[in-house]
Amino acid sequence: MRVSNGWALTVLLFTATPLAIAHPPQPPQKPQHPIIRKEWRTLPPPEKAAYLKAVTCLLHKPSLTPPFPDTGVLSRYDDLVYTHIQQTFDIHYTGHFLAWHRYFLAAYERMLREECGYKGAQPYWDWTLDVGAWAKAPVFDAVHGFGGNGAWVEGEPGNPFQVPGRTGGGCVVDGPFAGIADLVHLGPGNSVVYNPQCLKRDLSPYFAGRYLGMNQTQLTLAAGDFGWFDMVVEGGPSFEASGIHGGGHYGVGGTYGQMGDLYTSPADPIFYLHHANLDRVWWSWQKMNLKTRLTDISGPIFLMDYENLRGGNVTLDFPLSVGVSGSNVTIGDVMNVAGCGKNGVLCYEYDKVYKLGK
Ligand SMILES: *[C@@H]1O[C@H](CO)[C@@H](O)[C@H](O)[C@H]1NC(C)=O
Ligand SMILES: *[C@@H]1O[C@H](CO)[C@@H](O)[C@H](O)[C@H]1NC(C)=O
Ligand SMILES: *[C@@H]1O[C@H](CO)[C@@H](O)[C@H](O)[C@H]1NC(C)=O
Ligand SMILES: [Cu+2]
Repeated sequence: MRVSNGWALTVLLFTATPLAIAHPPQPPQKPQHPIIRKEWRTLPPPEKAAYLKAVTCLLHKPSLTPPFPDTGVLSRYDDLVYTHIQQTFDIHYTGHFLAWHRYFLAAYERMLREECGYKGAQPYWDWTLDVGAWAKAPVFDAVHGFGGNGAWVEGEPGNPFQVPGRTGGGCVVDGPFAGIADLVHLGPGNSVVYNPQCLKRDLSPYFAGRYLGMNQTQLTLAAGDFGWFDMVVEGGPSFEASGIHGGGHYGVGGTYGQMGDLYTSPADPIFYLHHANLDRVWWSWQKMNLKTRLTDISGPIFLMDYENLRGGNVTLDFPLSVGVSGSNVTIGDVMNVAGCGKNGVLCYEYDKVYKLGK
């Protein structure tokens, strides 16, 4: 007893005192240092567990969205799913698709840290490492991940929306989100009334291999300007014209999983790791010519309006909103992921970025 108490006291004296001398009280607006986002498989098991615990915490924290009749928005986690559903037709196939989702992820990361005590940064999922053995990807691990595929469900013959190569479709059978009949409260589609559902996945190794390999990632990074870059990321609305965005959504969600649902996809916690990697692809692309690409933004204000028939293109002062989960900002505020209050509102970095030709 005496020995261990004495040791603890020594540590306190030797660490706390010099720190207090070296760092006089800082003004409240002291510069922040970016937190570092890392790849899921590189996190030590305790950090993976801490992240999953914080996600579960958000799933249970009461929502801030004002209730409406039959509301399915019950948790802080649902607040974000609801925000995404409400804005679905405003934030996809537009010039602000990447900027909006960058800000949305930062809101989630901040909620995990400030409301659920998570100490790390939002992890990303580098799917280029998993296309050869899709179902064995570390993110799908039952113990150190988000659980894997759903049980096989036969597709309805009349459904035109059959993701090629789908292998599941039912409730996820293992991992921290399995066996919870009301894990998901919203959807399918744009429905926001309470509809308890399990988490579903419908992995397509074929679709992932086709759109999430290093070849497709390199094709994306090779874009010369933002307008083209964004179109290669988002691809077209058909399976034949997908990009890395659709690759992750349909490679995980297939036809029947939440990740394959344009509206409700953030209901699967893997959404945030997929989108973190899309954000990392954008940041990798920006960093290849940072001076120019910190301000390069274009593309339509309105869904699929690439010919500008309904309106113009977005600009740096275009507003982004995440509803009750953050203040309104502009695209210009989120162009720099490591702005840290000086050059924007975000303050994180990636431990590694992609390089062109590698
Ligand atoms: C990348 O490789 C996959 C798997 O071989 C293939 O299906 C896909 O068409 C390739 N994509 C590109 C852009 O070359
Ligand atoms: C809108 O953005 C697209 C994609 O970058 C670009 O090709 C087009 O010239 C822009 N239109 C206008 C009016 O600037
Ligand atoms: C934020 O933007 C949204 C959408 O443009 C708008 O409805 C909302 O009123 C804004 N909120 C604030 C606090 O300005
Ligand atoms: Cu989205």
